[in-house]
Amino acid sequence: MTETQTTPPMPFDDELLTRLRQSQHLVVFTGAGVSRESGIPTFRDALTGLWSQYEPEDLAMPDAFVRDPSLVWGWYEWRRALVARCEPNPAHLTIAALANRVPKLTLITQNVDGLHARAGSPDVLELHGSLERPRCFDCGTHCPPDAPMATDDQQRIEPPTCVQCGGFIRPGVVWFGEALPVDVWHRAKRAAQACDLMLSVGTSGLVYPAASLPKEAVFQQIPVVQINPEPTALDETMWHNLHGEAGVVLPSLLKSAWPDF
Ligand code: BJW
Ligand code: ZN
Repeated sequence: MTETQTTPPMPFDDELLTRLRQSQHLVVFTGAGVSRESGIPTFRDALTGLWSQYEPEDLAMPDAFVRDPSLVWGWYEWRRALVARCEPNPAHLTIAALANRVPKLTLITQNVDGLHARAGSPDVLELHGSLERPRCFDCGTHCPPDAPMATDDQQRIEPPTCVQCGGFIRPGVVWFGEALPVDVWHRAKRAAQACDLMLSVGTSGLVYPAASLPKEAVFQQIPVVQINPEPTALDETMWHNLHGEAGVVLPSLLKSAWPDF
């Protein structure tokens, strides 16, 4: 089932282009790789990834926040400041424009950086929350985000406190061991089961339950096309693996499907 294409040059498979043009409900499922060309590190890159200096369990778990709130809050403020300096790249922009070419597009992202929305994509299903929706760790009250206050060196910063209960404010993201937002998850799962084509872009496919979405589509015999410069845990189950950077492959793919794109 798996077919591999190397880019560039990119003469894409005719059946793939036809499926894309005829799609009535396309799902685009994205991960950190889609924001890499905007200058935001991925998580698992050994040298430059967000976790290259820390273990994930030191930063992306509730226990880590309880143990050292200032370390965790400072790390997220550093990331928020980085994201504020970055712009959507051709991958985000192409996905936003694609919504005008197909009758229905559901965009599901694991990213918390908000770059899809900034590129013009409406109704993004954010499986892992958002850097811009902080809330109280204790009572859940939402707290409007301030401008990010971090410097470049990922210093510790004491989190603000909740106006309701005095608890620490935490980032509005989904950490390991936490449930995904229920409504978002159900909508994503339904789309993965009901679409007629899925593009899985820039994710290692290692984190569950998000990584079950492309597998769910494959289980329903829906073709899934992966775009990633590196092999991933999902390679074997894909209909096509397009090896290359999202900001290069996606515009090229869509230009091949619609020459006026
Ligand atoms: C490019 C590119 C370019 C580079 N173009 N591509 C089943 C089996 C085993 C374990 C589990 C399981 N089910 C659940 C678990 C546990 C756990 C889990 O999955 N662990 C695994 C590590 C094994 N999952 C959870 O804990 C989840 N919760 C849960 O299951 O709750 C159960 C529950 C139910 C009911 C009540 C209570 C609990 C929650 C998972 C939350 C994940 N959160 C994070 C952090 C978010 C906040 C933050 O940003 O800090 O989400 S972890 C991190 O990984 C982040 C990402 O969204 C996520 C996925 O990473 P992603 O996007 O794939 O990035 P990378 O870095 O891994 O890959 C980047 C890719 O891009 C690479 O492939 C590159 O090659 C590629 N690339 N340049 C295209 N230019
Ligand atoms: Zn509170």
